[in-house]
Amino acid sequence: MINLSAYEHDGFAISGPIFDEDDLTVMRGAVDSLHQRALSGNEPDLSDACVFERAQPARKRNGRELAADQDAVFILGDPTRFDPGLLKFIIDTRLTGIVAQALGTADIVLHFANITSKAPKIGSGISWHRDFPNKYICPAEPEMLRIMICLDGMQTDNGATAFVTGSHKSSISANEVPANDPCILTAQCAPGAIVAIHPLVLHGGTPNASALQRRNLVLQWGVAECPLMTEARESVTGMTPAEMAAQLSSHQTA
Ligand SMILES: O=C(O)CCC(=O)C(=O)O
Repeated sequence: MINLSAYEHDGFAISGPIFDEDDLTVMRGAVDSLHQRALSGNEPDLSDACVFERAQPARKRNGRELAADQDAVFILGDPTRFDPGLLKFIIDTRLTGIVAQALGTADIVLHFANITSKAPKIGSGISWHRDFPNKYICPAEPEMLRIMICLDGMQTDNGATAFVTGSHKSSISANEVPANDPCILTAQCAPGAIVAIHPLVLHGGTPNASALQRRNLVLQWGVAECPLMTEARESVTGMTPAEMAAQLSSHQTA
């Protein structure tokens, strides 16, 4: 569960770790293997679902250029299409319970999943933005939220997600946030913790200049009855936890 009053007051909330070391070992292994497959270029569909660090401008890394042989996956889209085993964690009832708590209903569907990583030393920063509305997969109303499963935990050093607290209730725009705004807070959390992001809160984050990993599984969930205004782009778009459980079990018995 999350602290709902913090979510409503600040625009984000952090749970204690819900996944243990065994779960984290499985998830980190799955992520590393997906990253290696994507970087190998042997699976064009998987590589096409990725945004690579090499495609990011140096200004997103505080001006640092990549060496000729350096690259990493920044965002890997639709991860369960390429590794259905990850569905087990997405439908974990402790996680879906947090989603139901924040959305005020258990009638929820997944919109999309991705793995957002800020690789050690070369992981890019993320500019201030709100998740609603968005051009990728967006419901008609802000009846949605993003949930991050933080596989490595987050600290200021490894590019923790930063929030402009309270901005979900104001009209401040992304390019008006002063660098020293006292409302800016970073979501520091333990490995296995969950961060719930209000659809209207401004958030972003610094690059990862540290030697530490920072891998997050990001999920956008919505209220089932709220229609999508955009194309259903991913293999899981519109699926309920029960439908994903059925998909996981057919994968496990195949
Ligand atoms: O990975 C992060 O730090 C933030 C992800 C994010 O901003 C988003 O999914 O909207």
